[in-house]
Amino acid sequence: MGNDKFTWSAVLIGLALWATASSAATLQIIPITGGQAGVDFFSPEFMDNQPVSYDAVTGPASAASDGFVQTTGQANRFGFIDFGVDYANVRIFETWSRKRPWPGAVPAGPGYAIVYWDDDTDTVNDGINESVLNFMTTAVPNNGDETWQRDVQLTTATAITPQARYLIVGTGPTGLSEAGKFTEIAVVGQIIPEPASLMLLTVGSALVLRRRG
Ligand SMILES: [Ca+2]
Ligand SMILES: [Ca+2]
Ligand SMILES: [Ca+2]
Repeated sequence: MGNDKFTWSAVLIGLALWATASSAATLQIIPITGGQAGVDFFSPEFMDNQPVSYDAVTGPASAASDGFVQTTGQANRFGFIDFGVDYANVRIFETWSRKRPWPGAVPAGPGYAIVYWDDDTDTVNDGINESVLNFMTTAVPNNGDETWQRDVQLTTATAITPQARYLIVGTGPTGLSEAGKFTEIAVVGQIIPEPASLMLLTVGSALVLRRRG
């Protein structure tokens, strides 16, 4: 029994140290994929050229350019953003949109008219509305630079946890006027580790299984 106690103490201390180290994580690009939701055309170009790194000062950095392919802006079109099966471990701090160098300047706008979380990618909102996160909302000048524009910036206290696997975005009945200026979206945040209690449960189950064997 004495040895068992010692072993469990060591496991708990190890988990505590691991959790402490992980909680100091800095912001990163959240890996996401996306495409058309529903039956009407919506180009996957809105996120086919995701940034490869993130810097707290300069923002996302992209390796390649697709500055000629704008985001879908036609009315009543839907896209999905897939946060993956482990969506609940994501904390969203920032959303970004990349503008292309032409044509013309655009004023700040509302972004997507429809944004909600859902566990499927049809265009029926039987999920949870998202009122904070959006894309393509910033005013951008007409210049030759292809740059990332930050749409939303949150803190540790206000960071958003995905409420389902998919974030559905819709252009609404009047379309998305800012779309003609943008080629890509990105999400920045943290991916938190599994709760220590779950890890302990896993370790405990493994020990039980081993003993039975
Ligand atoms: Ca793109
Ligand atoms: Ca659903
Ligand atoms: Ca649905």
